[in-house]
Amino acid sequence: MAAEEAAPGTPQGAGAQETLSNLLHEGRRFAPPAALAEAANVRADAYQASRADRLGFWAEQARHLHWDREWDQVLDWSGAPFARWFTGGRLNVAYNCVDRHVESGHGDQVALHFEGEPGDRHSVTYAELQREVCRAANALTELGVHAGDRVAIYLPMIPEAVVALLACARIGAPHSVVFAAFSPGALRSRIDDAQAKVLITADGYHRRGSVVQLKPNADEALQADGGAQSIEHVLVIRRSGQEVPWTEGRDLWWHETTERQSDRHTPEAFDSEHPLFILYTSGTTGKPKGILHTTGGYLTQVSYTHRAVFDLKPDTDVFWCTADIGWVTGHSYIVYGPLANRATSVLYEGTPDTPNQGRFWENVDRYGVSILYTAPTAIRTFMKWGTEIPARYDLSSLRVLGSVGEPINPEAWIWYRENIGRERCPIVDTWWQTETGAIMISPLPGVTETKPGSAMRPLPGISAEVVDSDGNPVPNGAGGLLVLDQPWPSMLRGIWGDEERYRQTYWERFADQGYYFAGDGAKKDEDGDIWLLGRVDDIMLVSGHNISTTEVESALVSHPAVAEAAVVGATDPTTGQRIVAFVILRGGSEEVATLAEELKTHVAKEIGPIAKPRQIQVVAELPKTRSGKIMRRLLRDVAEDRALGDTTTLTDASVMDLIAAKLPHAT
Ligand code: 6R9
Repeated sequence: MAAEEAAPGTPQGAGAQETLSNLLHEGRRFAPPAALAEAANVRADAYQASRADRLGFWAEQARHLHWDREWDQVLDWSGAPFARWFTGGRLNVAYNCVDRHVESGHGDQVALHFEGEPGDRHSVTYAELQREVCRAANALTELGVHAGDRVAIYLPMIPEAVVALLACARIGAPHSVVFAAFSPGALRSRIDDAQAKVLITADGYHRRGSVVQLKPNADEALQADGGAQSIEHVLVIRRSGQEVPWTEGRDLWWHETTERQSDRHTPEAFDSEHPLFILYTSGTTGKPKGILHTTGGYLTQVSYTHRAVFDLKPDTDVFWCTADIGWVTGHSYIVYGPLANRATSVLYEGTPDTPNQGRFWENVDRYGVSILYTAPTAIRTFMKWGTEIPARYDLSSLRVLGSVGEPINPEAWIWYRENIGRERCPIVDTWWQTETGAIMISPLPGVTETKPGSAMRPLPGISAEVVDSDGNPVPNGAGGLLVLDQPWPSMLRGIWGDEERYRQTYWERFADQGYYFAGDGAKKDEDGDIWLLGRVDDIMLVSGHNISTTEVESALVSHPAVAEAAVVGATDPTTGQRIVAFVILRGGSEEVATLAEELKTHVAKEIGPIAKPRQIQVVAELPKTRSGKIMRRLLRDVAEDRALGDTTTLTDASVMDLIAAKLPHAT
């Protein structure tokens, strides 16, 4: 009997804490480039300093910001799990992100290089940004928005989106950004939940060479019959120039409303714990959670991590985070972190393949991007398109490469290093969540000897552990659940309007120990470095062994024929679960039947026979969320021959029909 078909009766869950000892036997190591290490913003001693005095370390980071009133206490954890950081301190986020740079003589420095998808482009300096933010803050005030009122933002990737976020921050009105490609229904439920007073949107935007309408979606979300009722005004930014439906009295053009405002505005200092924004995470089930972030701790950690992890040098670097402003990555590393650090950033409206598959590299070349922060899903797409595309461009300006959003497979990591970084640039694989607000686990580019596929260690000032189901730390070499065992400055302060759900979702699992449960599986290797193994819900249990989807996917992607893979565990009467793999091929010309056998053997060789997929299906696309994460839940529905669950967060729902049509039912 083959190992993957162990006898029935194998106690399920017996392997709950064990992982196969030979998983991810990745031996490659990459030391930081000497010149970068020499001049790095953060050195190895930061780890010791933060361990010796964690709160003192964060206070020191907070002092990089301008505080109108210094705090009384760094951390008040007496109301755990509700943290208060820098209590009594007062500051204005927009002042810190814009005005103080103008005041220090950097008004002419470019804050944003905007690149529209059709090729229109312009740059915005810090002095211009200051005037725009002041006008927008005055306009919101004129519309009756006061500190504490919520503003919904439904915008494409244009400079006005950055202005809108900062204007809200300036007047203390928490924003709730809803990704522009989300449906009217998603917008409506988010507006309702936060009871937003004003909505900022646009006529439309450019995507994949065509114009996408946005205003009609906003109207649908607000319609009198069944729509959100809390909105008093809609500010509409003109981007695409097409005609839009108009509701007199409610709708106002952004340009008309802001242009007549003064470009001066005195920022008010807000309490360190004043709400800064709400951002909804879709989660796997139920109603979206409104993740709440506040002011002082959030800005401290996003600016520190941006400085430390990307080694940002504000006078010379050009930073480009390719995320959308609708995700936390856009909030923290397009808007707040880079601007607090006086970075010059690129803001790109469109997709990587418009008008051709070289668009990202053309952008890097044009703006001299030195730090690039993108996602594994994008990297795997570039791998599929082939090395000859980036090879055509001058990428010599790059010096640090970042990854976020999913575990990065070692092969994708190596590809990124070789073909984009040209073997010169350290790669920082950054683990964090909407809930954590900022990067938590990542290499430091001037310090860490990196391992392809590992996010390595918690950053200075951050504490994380991998524990077993009883909450005990696992020994090196073993796997378990990732927890955060100390509060951190940019942690969520709750779920908007639902204190109980906050406690249940994150704090109940390890209530005895008081740990935050991240929902991710992880492994500590022999050196104690951390490897993320995917969401716990996705981890498979085959004949009593826990097997991570990430590891099997990484083994598949390490085969030269495979560009991308998604693996799920489907219920099996004999083994508990069986492994079903969906793969996208690189060239596409192989003989599929023989290839499937070869891939199974390959996985068995890389990981062990227990991890061998029972079925392998070649597909053209994988179902992904709009932020690029693979939706294994839907693939599990297909593998188990069930009706599909909720597909509303899927980029392209038709992908599922194609996949379902191809999968022969399990025998
Ligand atoms: C920033 C962001 C959070 C979840 C997280 C984890 C996955 C993010 C990762 C990673 C492995 C990384 N994730 N970064 N997994 N390695 N470097 O993506 O926030 O959208 O809330 O997603 O994404 O599963 O729990 P969010």
